[in-house]
Amino acid sequence: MQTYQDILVDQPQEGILLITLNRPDARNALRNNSLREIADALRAADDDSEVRAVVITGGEKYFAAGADIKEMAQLGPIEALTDVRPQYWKTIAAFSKPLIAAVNGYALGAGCELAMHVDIVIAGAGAKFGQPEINLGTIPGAGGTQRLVKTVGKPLAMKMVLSGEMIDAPTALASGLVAEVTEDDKTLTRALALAAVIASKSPLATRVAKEAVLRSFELGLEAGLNLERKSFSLLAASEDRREGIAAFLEKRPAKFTGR
Ligand code: DAK
Repeated sequence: MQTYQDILVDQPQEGILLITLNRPDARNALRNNSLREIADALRAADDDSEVRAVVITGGEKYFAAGADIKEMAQLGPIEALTDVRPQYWKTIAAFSKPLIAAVNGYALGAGCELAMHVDIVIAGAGAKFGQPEINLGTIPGAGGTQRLVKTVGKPLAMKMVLSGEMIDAPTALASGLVAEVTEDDKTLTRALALAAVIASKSPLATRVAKEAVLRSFELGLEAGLNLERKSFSLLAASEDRREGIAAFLEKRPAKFTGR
C-alpha cells in the first residue's frame, strides 16, 4: 500500500479502507498536500474493487482544524484564483463509494467542510463543528456557505458563518450535520461497524443510491424522481438484485458480487 506524509491509510477489515489524518502538531490542519493525499487515496480506493466503503477520521482528539492558516497566509488573489485545492475537493466529492467520517474534537473550517463532503458523519459527544473563517477576515472556501445551508438550513448556517461560533455534537445531530452521536471513545468503532454493514450490500446498489441521493441537491423533484426510476430500472438488470431477492426468498444471507 502507498505511504503518505499527512495521512495514514490501512485496511482494518475486509472491504474497508481507513484514512487517518495525521498532522497532530497542526491539529490535522488540511494543507494542500493533505487534501492532495486524501484525494489520491480516494481515487485509488475507487479503482480498487476490493474496497467497498471508506472511513475517514482524525483520531481521538481532533478531526481537522481547517485549512492550514500558515499556508493560506501566502495566498494573494491570483494564487487563490488558481489554487489547486478545488480540484482535490472535486475528487473527494466525486468519490463513488460510501464514505463515512468518524469525528472527534474540532472539525473547523475546511475540517467541517470535509465532514460535509462525506456521506455519513458519526460524531463523538465532544465533537465541535464550526466555520471560523470570519475570525480571520475571510469566508469559507470549500462549501461552507453552500453545503452548510443545504445541510443545516439558513438560520444555523448564517449564525455559524457570520459569528464563527462552534456548535456542539447534539446541535450538529439535531440540525442534520451528523447522522449519529456516540461516546467519544466509540466513534471510530461505530463508524467501522456501519462501514461493515454497508460493505456487505451490493456495491452496485450503494453506488447508484449514493449518486441518486447526492443529485437531489441539484435536481428539482421531477428530475430527481426520474433519475431514481432510471437507476432503479438499471439495477433490475443486475445479478446482485437477482441474488438479493433469491437470498430473501431462500432465507439465506445474500452474496453480492457487484455484477
Ligand atoms: N492551520 C495551521 N496551524 C494550526 C491550525 C490551522 N488551521 N490550527 C491549529 N494549528 C496549530 C497552531 O498554530 C499550533 O501550532 P504551534 O504554535 O504549536 O506551532 C498547534 O496547531 C496547536 O494549536 P493550539 O495551541 O491553538 O491548540 P488548541 O488545542 O489550544 O486549539 C483549535 C485548537 C483548533 C481550537 C485552535 O488551534 C484553532 O482555533 N485553530 C484555528 C481554527 C481555524 O480558524 N480554522 C479555519 C482555518 S481557514 C480558500 C478559502 C478559504 C479557506 C481556504 C482556501 N480559497 C478560496 C482558496 C479557509 C479555510 C479554513 O479552513
